Amino acid sequence: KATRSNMHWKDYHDLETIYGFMREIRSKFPNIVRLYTIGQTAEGRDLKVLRISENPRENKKVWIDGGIHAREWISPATVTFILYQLMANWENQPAHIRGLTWYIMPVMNPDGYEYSRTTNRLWRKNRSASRRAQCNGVDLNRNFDIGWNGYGSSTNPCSDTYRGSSPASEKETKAVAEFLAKRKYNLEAYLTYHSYGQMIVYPWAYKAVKVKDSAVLQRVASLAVDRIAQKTGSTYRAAVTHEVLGIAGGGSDDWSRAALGVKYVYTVELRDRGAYGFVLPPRYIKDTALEGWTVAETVAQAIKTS
Ligand code: ING
Ligand code: ZN
Repeated sequence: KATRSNMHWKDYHDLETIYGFMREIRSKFPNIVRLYTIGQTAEGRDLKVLRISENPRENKKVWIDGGIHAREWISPATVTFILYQLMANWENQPAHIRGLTWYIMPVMNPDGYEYSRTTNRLWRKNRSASRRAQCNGVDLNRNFDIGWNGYGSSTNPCSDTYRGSSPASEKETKAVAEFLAKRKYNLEAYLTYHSYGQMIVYPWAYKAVKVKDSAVLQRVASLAVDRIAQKTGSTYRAAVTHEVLGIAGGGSDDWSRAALGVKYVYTVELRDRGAYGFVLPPRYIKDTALEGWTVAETVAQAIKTS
């Protein structure tokens, strides 16, 4: 067992339980795990990232985040499960997994996550102050510095897709962008987990154009889709973001490709397809998280062979 913590995947957890789980992993594997606090939120909560690596200087790097959007609870649940999958069995992981440096941020939007747990279950944005309290918050997935001034986001602070006052105006966005910009050498994958829709999508989102290597991204995503179907029976779809979700600027995935040149950039839309939507009952967490892990495994394998 990787840890003796009170973490499990039978239910959703508050931020402190998730951070406790991250601290426990660090103390259990002090030689290969580092815990970074990369910044603070508007409400003063820490932004935390774990690094797992046997060779930080040489390894290719993978970034995984969850919880950009507050109400998508299955996302932090999945990213913590990925962490567990990695560490529970680290010694026996195949070389293409052990040979990577993994950066894992289960909750990019801690203020929003806690607000969604305590006050408004369907809250999406962060919690930075606005003139009107009911219009607080910026959509962090519209706040990155790519196509920021374009389609698919709002200039109205009361909107759920408010883009913010300027690119990377938000502390969460800025902390992640600065952390990654310093580590862009060898950064091979950027995986960001959302819900819902059961899709694996790749750039671009901010314009109706495919990336030059879209055939490779489609092939790897399709492989993950096939493996998910085998493992849990769920039907996912692999596609270009703008074709299935419409054009939207300011996304973290597009930014990682445009600003850092990351190759394997995917937004994973986890379960379901609308029956429960964001309020996915806890009994679905385990299988959904396994689907998210399958995507990460498939991408790790693709990095090895590319
Ligand atoms: N979906 C994403 C959203 O931010 C997306 C889809 C991805 C848009 C990348 C733009 C860029 O709307 C969810 N469920 O949040
Ligand atoms: Zn989302």
